[in-house]
Amino acid sequence: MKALLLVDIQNGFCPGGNLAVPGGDEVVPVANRLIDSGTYDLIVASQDWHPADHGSFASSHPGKTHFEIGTLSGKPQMMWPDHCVQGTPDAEFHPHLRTADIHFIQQKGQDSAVDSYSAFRDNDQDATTGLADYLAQQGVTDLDVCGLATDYCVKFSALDAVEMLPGVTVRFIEDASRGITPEGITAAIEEMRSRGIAIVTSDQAIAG
Ligand code: VGL
Ligand code: ZN
Repeated sequence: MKALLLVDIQNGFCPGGNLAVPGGDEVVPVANRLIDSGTYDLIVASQDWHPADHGSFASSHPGKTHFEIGTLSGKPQMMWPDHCVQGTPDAEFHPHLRTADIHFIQQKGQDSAVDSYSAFRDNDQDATTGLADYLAQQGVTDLDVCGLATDYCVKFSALDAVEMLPGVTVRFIEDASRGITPEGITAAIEEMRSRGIAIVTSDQAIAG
């Protein structure tokens, strides 16, 4: 049972969005090609889904500015611009993403007191989202992960998949993903590789 996890392909992470990732919208045609290819038995997508007062937003911390390190629930936390607020256009999937073919949507980041980069659990690794149980129940043996952003939500989702789904082969699809900084992307790919995650292209993924 082969599954595809599309991470946070939302307006907020695309050009024009509140936390735009360079070239973020370029993953959409690649994701659609993966969806249409018939390679996957199961297609799931995660959606960053924050309340307006989320603690990862600099706006929740007087005196803090975007992209500096602050504190959330006693732990270091990147201060993000407000993004992907529940029910706003910023939180919607990119309009060209073929969402009709997505079988399951995992929302995350609803708890104001903790950030949740991974689609599987909060950053403090306390609360899980239920996605690992869902994929295990479906009998998933192979999971390809891609989307936005490589150096945050994609990386943490792929690493958690390895840890929380023992026996499942996890791969990262590089050309179906974009990251926030070049250094972050390089480090994320190295970290994923070191944890046994194969780095593949969409062509390789479609070929099997
Ligand atoms: C993400 C930062 C904050 C992501 C989400 O989807 O990579 N990054 N929230
Ligand atoms: Zn977020």
